[in-house]
Amino acid sequence: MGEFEFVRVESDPENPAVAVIRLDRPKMNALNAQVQGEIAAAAARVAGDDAVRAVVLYGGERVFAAGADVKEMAESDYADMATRSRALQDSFTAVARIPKPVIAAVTGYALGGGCELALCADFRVAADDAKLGQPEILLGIIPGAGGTQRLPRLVGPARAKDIIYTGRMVEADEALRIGLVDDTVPTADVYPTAVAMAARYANGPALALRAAKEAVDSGIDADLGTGLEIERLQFAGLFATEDQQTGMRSFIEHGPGQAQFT
Ligand code: CO8
Repeated sequence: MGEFEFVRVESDPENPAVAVIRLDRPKMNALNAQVQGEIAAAAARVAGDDAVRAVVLYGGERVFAAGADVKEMAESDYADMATRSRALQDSFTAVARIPKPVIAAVTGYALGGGCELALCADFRVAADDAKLGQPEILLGIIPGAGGTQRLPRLVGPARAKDIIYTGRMVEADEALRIGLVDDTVPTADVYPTAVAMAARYANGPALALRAAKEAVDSGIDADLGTGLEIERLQFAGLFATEDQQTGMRSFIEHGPGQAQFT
């Protein structure tokens, strides 16, 4: 499906409808400006490819990503970062807005921007020895790619503040307990587990999955009335789709859960 320098977009050989966005920038997948741009381009590619029905974000067997490239970032001043920070956030938002199920497969470290990237997925599968965290405070800064916003939405404001204020590493078992990750498995099982999860969604009705994701994600940022209105419009819109006809006809003729969506 194509390559950039540090990010590969591949389809899983056994599940061709599952695209894998694979970070590959040794040693720690440090996210420099180029990687951020490539992540945005990879997100746009999988979002626009109808053959892709679900996505896995993966950094390899050793590390997910140890954050922004501190060596590059150290050269920035306020004027520079005031400009670059928008592109930086936009590249992660492009991942969060991929209108398909997205699963982060987290091995090793997911720190700083690495943790923030994982937060842009719908679900996180982590190695049982993975370490997540927002260590920016230890560098005299704060998270800048969504950590102060997406982390509290996931684990609650007090837990997020503790993680952000201390910069401590969150071990996988705590991450699971507080909902920062959704499953923990041995390192060797992280990727196959994430792909298996993605493959489950890949057979679903693409437009309904897209509508569900948009309704949940947009609704969480809105008041209840607005969220319900978003849901109502998405719900009604699905009655213009072939999948709705397939799903309901299949139920009537064959019973629940038998529909084959294309
Ligand atoms: N940036 C640049 N280089 C890094 C980074 C990084 N974030 N992390 C590790 N490296 C490099 C090290 O400098 C080292 O390089 P070298 O071998 O040339 O000396 C190599 O990777 C291996 O690292 P260590 O020797 O430190 O390996 P350890 O196994 O001892 O430790 C750790 C691994 C725990 C991951 C440790 O390297 C570490 O703490 N790294 C920094 C983590 C960090 O502070 N991350 C937050 C960065 S700030 C940030 O992400 C801001 C987010 C907002 C923007 C996000 C945009 C994408």
